[in-house]
Amino acid sequence: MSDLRDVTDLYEEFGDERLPPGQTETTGFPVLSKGATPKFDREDWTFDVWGAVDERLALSYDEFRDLPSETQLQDFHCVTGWSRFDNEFTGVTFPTLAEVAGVTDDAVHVMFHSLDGYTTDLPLAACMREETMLAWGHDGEDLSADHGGPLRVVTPHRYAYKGAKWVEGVEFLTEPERGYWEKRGYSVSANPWAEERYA
Ligand SMILES: Nc1nc2c(c(=O)[nH]1)N[C@H]1C(S)=C(S)[C@@H](COP(=O)(O)O)O[C@H]1N2
Ligand SMILES: [Mo]
Repeated sequence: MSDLRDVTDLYEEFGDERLPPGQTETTGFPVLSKGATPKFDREDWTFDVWGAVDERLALSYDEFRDLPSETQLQDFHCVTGWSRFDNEFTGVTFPTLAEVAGVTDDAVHVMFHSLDGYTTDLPLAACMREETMLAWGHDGEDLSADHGGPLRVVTPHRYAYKGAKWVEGVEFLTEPERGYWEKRGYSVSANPWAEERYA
């Protein structure tokens, strides 16, 4: 196993406490999905990147796994009030993906697209951080299907609804658009230390 990058101290940028206000620490790992866990077919799966990029990407599962990757120790904060500390996530950082695709200067926002029809959006600046990852591994194992396998996004600096499970596409936008929960009144910025739960 390669080096572990510990980003559990990122809270220092946003607040005084590691546990954001109004959250309770849990040791389990609850599953929170708006619907059923979608089927994944390794042969048919492609991961697409499009929009404000120099090069559209359409990567097979094996091609995605060949991108430069790393393992990070991260906290996880669900907007419904639970937080899980010290998750080991393995995958590709968002800045690495952005570099491979060549994000253009007019990009300001990002939409994540998932196999279950889920979408979520974030400002580009919130994505261009080393701790925003497209992860296939959790605590040394392949990510389970219920937790978003084969591939999910993790955003330890944001509430976890920003972390699209079963992610299959990243769209770079020149104007902000709203994702599934964001259209339904949840915060676009979603900073847990400012308790940005609702818009
Ligand atoms: N595709 C997809 N991603 C999703 C969701 C979902 O319903 N579909 N739920 C979100 C919410 S609200 C949370 S809290 C986390 C939960 O991740 P977990 O089930 O691994 O705990 O996934 C987020 N990503
Ligand atoms: Mo959530």
